[in-house]
Amino acid sequence: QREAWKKHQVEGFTDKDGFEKEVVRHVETTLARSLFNCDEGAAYSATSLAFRDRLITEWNRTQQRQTTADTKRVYYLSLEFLMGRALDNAMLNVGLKDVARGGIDDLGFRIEDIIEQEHDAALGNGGLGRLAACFLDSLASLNYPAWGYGLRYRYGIFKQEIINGYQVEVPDYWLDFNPWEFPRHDVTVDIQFYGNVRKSQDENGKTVAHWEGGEIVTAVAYDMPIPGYATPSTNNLRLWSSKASSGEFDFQKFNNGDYESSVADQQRAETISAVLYPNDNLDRGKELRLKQQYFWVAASLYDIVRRFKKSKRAWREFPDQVAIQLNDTHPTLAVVELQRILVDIEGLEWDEAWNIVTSTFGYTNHTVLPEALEKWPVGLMQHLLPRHLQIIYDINLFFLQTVEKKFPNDREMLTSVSIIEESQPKMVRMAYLAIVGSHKVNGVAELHSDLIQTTIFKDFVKIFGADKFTNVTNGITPRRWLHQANPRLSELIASKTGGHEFLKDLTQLNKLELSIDDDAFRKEWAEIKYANKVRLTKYIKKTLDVTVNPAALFDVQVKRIHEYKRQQLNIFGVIHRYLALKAMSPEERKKQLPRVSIFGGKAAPGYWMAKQIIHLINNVGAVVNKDPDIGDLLKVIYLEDYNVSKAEMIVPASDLSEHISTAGTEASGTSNMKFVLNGGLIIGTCDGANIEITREIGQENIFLFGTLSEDVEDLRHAHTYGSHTVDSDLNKVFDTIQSGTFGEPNDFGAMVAAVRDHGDFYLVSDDFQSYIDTQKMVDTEYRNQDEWVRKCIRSVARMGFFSSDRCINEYAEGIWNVEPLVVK
Ligand code: DL6
Repeated sequence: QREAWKKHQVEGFTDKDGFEKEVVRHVETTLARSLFNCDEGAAYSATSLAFRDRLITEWNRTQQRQTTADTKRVYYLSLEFLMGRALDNAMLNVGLKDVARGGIDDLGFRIEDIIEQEHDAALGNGGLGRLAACFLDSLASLNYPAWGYGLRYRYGIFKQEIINGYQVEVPDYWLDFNPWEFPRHDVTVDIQFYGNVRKSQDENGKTVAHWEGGEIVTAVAYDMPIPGYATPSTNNLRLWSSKASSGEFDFQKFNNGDYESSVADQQRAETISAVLYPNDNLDRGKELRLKQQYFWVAASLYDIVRRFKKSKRAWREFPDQVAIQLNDTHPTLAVVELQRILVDIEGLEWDEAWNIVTSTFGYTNHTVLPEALEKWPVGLMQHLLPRHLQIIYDINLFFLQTVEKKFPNDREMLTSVSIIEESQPKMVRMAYLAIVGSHKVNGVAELHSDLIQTTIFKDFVKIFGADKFTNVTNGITPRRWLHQANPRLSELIASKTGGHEFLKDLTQLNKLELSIDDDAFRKEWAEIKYANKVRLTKYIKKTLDVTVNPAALFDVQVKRIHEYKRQQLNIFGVIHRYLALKAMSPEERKKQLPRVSIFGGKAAPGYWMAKQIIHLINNVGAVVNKDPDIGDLLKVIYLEDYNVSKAEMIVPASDLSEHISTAGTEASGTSNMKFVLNGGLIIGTCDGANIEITREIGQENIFLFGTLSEDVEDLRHAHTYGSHTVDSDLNKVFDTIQSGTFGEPNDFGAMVAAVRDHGDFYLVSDDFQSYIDTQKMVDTEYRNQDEWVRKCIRSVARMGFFSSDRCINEYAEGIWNVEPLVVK
């Protein structure tokens, strides 16, 4: 049997001929088409299927190797995986893009057109979801045995349309045909909700809890292979989809002839994984969201525990085999679920189980914004997950008892750290539960990790000690964000650093500094940037019918729209520039540097102020872009539906990008890293990872401005209780808005009032002048193109630290205690 198996083992193609054969086979059999009706869409599908088949053979080998080695695995639990497109990434990671290019060419297509056919897998809002995707790439590339677990949303983040200057949300149905996933109809888990808890005594007199009744929904696994770069290691992303249970509940209804209600049950079950909640840094407690969270963590833990049990090890060895990372608080119920499995189902004593649980989990915090910290009403938890609420109360009780021992009679301390907030209604504080249930808690940039320890979690530092808290500064994968997004720059770098090694060890970029005086090198560098700008220029023309000058300075701010990220500061600055240009004589204007201000990003559908910001930007664009006095000197562009694949085009085309959050509000940011890695400079505040970027690349290569985080609270206090004045330049901007120059003034009244009259929480007025002055410096420095290019090269050369590989190695060593396992 073994011999026969071996003889027929699928090897996967390695050359052009083999690739073409696979594509034709898939067109003719899987897709049931022929040469005559194979369009670009079919060619994309067949190419993807050919690569998917190849990946799955390596996936099988990787999994077999991990099982036989019986090694410790990492499980990354994230409610969001913002993957973007898979085909280009797969071709590059397995090193067969040139083979595919040749094959596709022979078959009558262009590889670039085929790649464009793919719909983004947009299963995330932004920050933490894209980070999770970079982490999966690094985990596989570094040969770590790791699985991602998430939800297979039928609708990812909505598609944004801009209509008359306003954001309009359209559903994003991305699953029509997804060649990258393997449905595992045999891997299902029944998940229970609602019901009640009965307690009984076992034969030894021990109390045992039984969670009974309620509703069952089935989780079905869908697997996506994750190829490592230049390694056969292929990990798995398992996404759960919900469907009605085929168990006794439905059968009863069928037997009673109650067809309608059983169909309704089915629809209700499928709703669980139907849609991604579109909030970023904002918590909106909806029952369905809590259902999603439990559904996903319960299915994932069932899977993890099943895999562990196969090894027949003792329970105490669980943390030696399993490390689970909580990506933000969304998966925190996993802490409770594991405790439930160990105590209620496996019969372990509470303390033994709790030891296992807390040694298994790590928790990453991604925000200090109070409005983003998750809390769930106790009543809702009681209704949906009655047994879990009991366990949460017990966890809290035992925790508070240890606090009481350490800080006797300190009632304030007990109230402040209690997992249950004594509010009306009572709430379960998920971040506190995550801290208590994990052995390590990390922030995502140095400033952020300091802030969580000195502000929102300071009492926990007193209780657990500083060792439990750590920092892992975020990183990005250079494979997608340089090699794939900017192939010409990647090749140029390879030619100067001795090949593509830098893609595995990003610190090798430092060799670029040796070539900085090489004129031909700098010339080619500048040409590549220009070509990337031309590409974006064409896209702008095609989609918005606006002509922009590729020689102008491209100033880009693309990210979620949020008051703390301060797109309003940017657009106020643009209006200020416009007014200054208008006030100049034609001669003076001729001396000015042309600039294109490019914006992009989605606003949460319920976030009114963010939507007003989008509206203002578009209205300013509508006026400025048509003003004959201004011409090329200023253009304002809003790029619709910003997503991962658009970022891959926009980031390489930027000269300057904006990372201008109010100090202390942006946990890290990762687009700042992407822009610098692609040879753009940044203007930014002393916030998040900007601080470490400055330290690495040198402050002469970055345009920093604005308030420091330690001064923020004093300024806010002064705005509220002292006198708050707005300088004349900003007042002129407000007056222009209110004069109706950019449309109905009432539309923007609240935005102006937030700064002028209502305390200016985000410190726009405090930072406006230094922002304008710094932008003037940018203009001056950009004129000296040779020095500008040198700054860009120097910055790229010093970006080695910001690879997600470094980041994953830090997690592996400091938090997970896992080793790589090479697959031959
Ligand atoms: O850590 C990844 C990313 C950071 O770079 C951003 O600074 C931060 O805003 C973002 N946070 C979130 C939190 N969302 N929620 N809820 O995505 O994380």
